[in-house]
Amino acid sequence: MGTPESASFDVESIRADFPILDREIGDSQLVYLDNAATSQTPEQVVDSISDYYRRYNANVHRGLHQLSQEASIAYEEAHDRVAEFIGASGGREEIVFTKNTTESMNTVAYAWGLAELGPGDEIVMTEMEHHAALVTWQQIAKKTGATVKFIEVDDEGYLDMDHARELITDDTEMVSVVHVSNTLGTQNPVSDLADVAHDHDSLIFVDGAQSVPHQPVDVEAIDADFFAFSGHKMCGPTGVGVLYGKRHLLDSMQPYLYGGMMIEKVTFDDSTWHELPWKFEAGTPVISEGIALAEACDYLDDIGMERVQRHGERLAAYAHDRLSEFEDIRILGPAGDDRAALVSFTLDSVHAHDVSEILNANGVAVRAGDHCTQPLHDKLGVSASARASFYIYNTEAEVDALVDALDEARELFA
Ligand code: 7TS
Repeated sequence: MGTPESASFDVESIRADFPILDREIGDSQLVYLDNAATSQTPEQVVDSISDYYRRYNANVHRGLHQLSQEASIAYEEAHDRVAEFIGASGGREEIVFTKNTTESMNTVAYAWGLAELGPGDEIVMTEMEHHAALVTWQQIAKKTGATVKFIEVDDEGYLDMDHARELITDDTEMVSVVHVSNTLGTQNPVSDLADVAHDHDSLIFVDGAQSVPHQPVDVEAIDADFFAFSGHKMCGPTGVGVLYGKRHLLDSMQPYLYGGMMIEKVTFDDSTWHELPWKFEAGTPVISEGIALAEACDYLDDIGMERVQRHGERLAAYAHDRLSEFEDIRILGPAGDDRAALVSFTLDSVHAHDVSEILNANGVAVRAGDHCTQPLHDKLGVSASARASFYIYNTEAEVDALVDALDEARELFA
């Protein structure tokens, strides 16, 4: 508390942008620590949505009327803004708006995977993948006869890179890795993994759902072939996700959803596809959500992504320190000074669901369960964990509120 970094990071003025944080839950002030599931939305982003519906709600790419032109320009420019946010120099052509990270993953799995994979081909993932990747590639492998393999997570919660180098071979066609684990808080060396993948002519798909909201990301520096994330975890609205793909790959892929907007010419016999990225955005797209996502990028850039990262990591380290004081708490994942902005833990003899219920009674919102990483929880030998995940508006006092509320859980269940 009171470090130069925290002094330069004005949490109180950030909190003022999020009126939901003033809510009371029962008799307590809301302490929102479920940001890895979804972040809260600042006034600026809410205003962007209401401005769209109040002033220029219209369908895009159609009609020459004024409202449609305004909506089209804002929607297209939103792709450029998102491209800039993640360092995609190809601009809008490399940015597909989807519904969420999950749909981005499925788009590549269906559009690329069904066409390219077959018996003998291998997909390499990690044991810490979110179900969005794990289930998707598992099922595509079943459809195509490909095999899935998993890079092991070691006892401290890091990826075993020697195992990665063993598993990734010339048979590997796709390496699909999570950038930051939503359960362990591990930050994976995705650019090293990209090098290994490319040495074997494999592609790499990076799941950035937990990285893009929290740290500066440059997809070209990582050398990711595909990269996915969700608007709702980075101050944006629900309903919009992003698929980045290298242009030559997106160009070579067939669309996965067919219909209006994604076509160039249609006859009764056949159709041709619209240019990138529109060939992957069939039907009326996520117009207001996409525009608001660009506003969320502006909001985060105004704070500065390095500062966003430092704040989150500092809170996670503080939470790790505080929770480590207790012998009956087991923390999942790496040490406090080496983790992203979340801490998952178990409390001896109290089920994670009971922990979250008691916390909720004290206004503290955390997630309890397997966080969509069931096989990882199985490996760790726990059926469920509680997870506190932090963002720009959280404070050390809120971590203290979490720790105090855990005392109550302990007393009730002792
Ligand atoms: N990948 C990771 C690493 C995630 O954390 C999540 C969501 C997803 C993919 C899927 O994102 P979606 O927007 O498509 O749902 N993770 C969580 C979580 O940890 N708690 O709720 C959702």
